[in-house]
Amino acid sequence: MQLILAIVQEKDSRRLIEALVAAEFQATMLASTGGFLREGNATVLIGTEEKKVDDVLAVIQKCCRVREQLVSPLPPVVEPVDSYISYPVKVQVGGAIVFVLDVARMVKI
Ligand code: 2BA
Repeated sequence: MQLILAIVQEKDSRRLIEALVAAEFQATMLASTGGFLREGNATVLIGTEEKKVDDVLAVIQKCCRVREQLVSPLPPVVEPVDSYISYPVKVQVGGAIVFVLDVARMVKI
């Protein structure tokens, strides 16, 4: 058994869960926060057989889009805040960051 851990944008999370359930995959969604943007995203856990991993990845690819976001960098700690001018920079977020892990054992109690 494999555990797919997908970090997706909040905007895509509902569509992804609906598509996974429609394709008869079991999924759990956790609210999470990106370390860089400090914005809400969603972490979706999907446990499935090894032979179905690519099917899950195809569903994720279909539902999750790449988006660009503007970020204002924080001022450096050493500079006085009033002398610092920050220019927003563009970062590309998503479609999804996916980890596929081996599961030693799954128990339903
Ligand atoms: P965040 O950490 O909020 O990052 C959002 C986007 O900001 C990233 O998109 C990336 O394009 C950019 N970014 C992140 N760190 C950066 C840095 N030090 N300098 C410049 N740009 C930076 P994605 O790569 O698509 O990642 C989306 C979210 O997936 C991340 O949100 C984070 O929650 C998660 N993630 C990405 N890589 C990860 C990893 N190796 N381990 C754990 N979580 C990860």
